[in-house]
Amino acid sequence: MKLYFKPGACSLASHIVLNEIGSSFDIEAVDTAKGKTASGADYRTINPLGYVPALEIDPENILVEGAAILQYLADQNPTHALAPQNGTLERAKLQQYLNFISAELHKSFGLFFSGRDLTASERETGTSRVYDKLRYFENILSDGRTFLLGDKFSVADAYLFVVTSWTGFVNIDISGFPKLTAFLGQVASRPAVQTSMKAEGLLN
Ligand SMILES: N[C@@H](CCC(=O)N[C@@H](CS)C(=O)NCC(=O)O)C(=O)O
Repeated sequence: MKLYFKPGACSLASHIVLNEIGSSFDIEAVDTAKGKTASGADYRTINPLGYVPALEIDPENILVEGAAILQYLADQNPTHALAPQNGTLERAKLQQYLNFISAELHKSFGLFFSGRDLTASERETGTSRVYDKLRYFENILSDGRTFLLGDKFSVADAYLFVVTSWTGFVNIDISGFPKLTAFLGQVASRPAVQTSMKAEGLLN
């Protein structure tokens, strides 16, 4: 099994989950701008959409879309209990969170990764959009739960951790979100997160 990734990108969530599971896997970095993998392959032959993550299960089966990869990994490794059982209300809640992270929170960072300098007004509007999405999670965590589904870490926490961490890269101050800040610290301390971030060159 091989994960195609870009350091610190949303693919880090799949990387964390692979390390949470602890089975053997390979990783290969992708230069998405050039469309090349670290070994020089044309990345479009692996994922025609050009973005990460992509999980090569075997040469004939390459899974894309982070939310699908995360749930596939959880379902294939049920002893790690990284997702509630399919068909349950709890599983639907996990999917609710994964979908919100992907379609709402993740997308709200698009402007900041556009590769151009933002005007003050664009930055203000963009920050306000990110805040609107973060507030949804701040409210969920405000009942005292440690993770999105309660006391148990799930694949949605890996994804929320990665995307919320981008606020640090784009200089968005999240000190007004104390529950989310505590959540980031909690998830960052997990060995699987440390291992993944080191492997991606994000930590020493
Ligand atoms: N819908 C996709 C979106 C994946 C995505 O946005 N990937 C970004 C990194 S987070 C990417 O590879 N962008 C291309 C680039 O950065 O050049 C998913 O959820 O997996």
